Amino acid sequence: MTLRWFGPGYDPVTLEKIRQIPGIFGVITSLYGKQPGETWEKEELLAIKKQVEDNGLVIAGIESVNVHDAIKTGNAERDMYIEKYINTLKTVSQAGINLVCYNFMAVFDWTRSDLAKVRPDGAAVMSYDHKIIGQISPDNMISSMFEKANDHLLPGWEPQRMAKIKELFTMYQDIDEESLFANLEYFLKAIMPACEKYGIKMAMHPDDPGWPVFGLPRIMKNKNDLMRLVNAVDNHYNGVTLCSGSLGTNPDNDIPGIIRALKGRIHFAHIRNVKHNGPGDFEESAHLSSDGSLDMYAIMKALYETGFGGPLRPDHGRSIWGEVSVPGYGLYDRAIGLSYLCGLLEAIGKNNECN
Ligand code: DNO
Repeated sequence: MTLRWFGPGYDPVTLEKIRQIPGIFGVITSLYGKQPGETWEKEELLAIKKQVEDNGLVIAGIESVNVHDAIKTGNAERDMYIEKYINTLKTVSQAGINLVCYNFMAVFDWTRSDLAKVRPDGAAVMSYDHKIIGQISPDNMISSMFEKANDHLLPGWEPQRMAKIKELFTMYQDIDEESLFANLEYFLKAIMPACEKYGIKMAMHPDDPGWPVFGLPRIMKNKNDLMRLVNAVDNHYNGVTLCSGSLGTNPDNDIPGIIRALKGRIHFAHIRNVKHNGPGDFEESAHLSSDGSLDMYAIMKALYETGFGGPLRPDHGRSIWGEVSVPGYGLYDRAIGLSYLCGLLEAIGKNNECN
């Protein structure tokens, strides 16, 4: 059981607090201020590792090493950036870490229309309504995301990249699902020897939400896409981050079924609930099954029964009790979510022993 922690200077949630969550084992972190393609120094990573270990925790994985747009679009600079990516994988392994979460989303990482939708009980949650996204420009969406970010960096929303949004859209103008997938396959084939050598498991994060936004291609939306990923490069080190919240944006996605189909290739799990309000319209509820649309018991049971043994973290939480944090990443609701997931696991495990 782990919690995402953005590191010193970026996260108001401290390691001292995280270590007091019952059942916690480690954190998932990153060199958060790095731009895609920027060099990771071993000393920088070792310094964070020491800080984590001094607090009785371990670094259970890196989320994310972001993939440069040159690799995603397959332009002339991609081999140079793949070389840099491989160097980062080497640095990660030198710090004794063997898991890297990444995504292959065009232009935008996760997308929301509101970072702080107030629910009737006063909790604020992140939400998405495709009707709203359809009426605004990418620029409007970026400024509304930054306005509600509580002065924190948003994961995957590097301001330097977002400042060049028009150039980014131009870079991707000829990229469709097939070419994006071909570029992904090229990237994976190029890094797999390094992953094997350094013992790094790659864990692809699904698209969030699981459909195209602003006409950009999306290739990791559902079971077919994830199966295509693991089959295209059939290597154990090419795996998946099972994100129930991202896959759960689409009510047609049978998440326990996806977990069973990906048995052995899920290296990391992000577990949270979502509440569907209508087609293309959802909000991030509390983790409890009863608060959202997903069956959290069935999801945890599928992970248990398929022998999933990697790090698992509660994902985005609601903003409650006046906490101000990186949106979705406050301490309180994620700690509640983590305890709930521990409870489900204990019950599933003991029930299994009895049968
Ligand atoms: C958002 C996160 C994503 C995720 C990346 C993985 O809260 O789930 O930013 O970390 O897509 O590369």
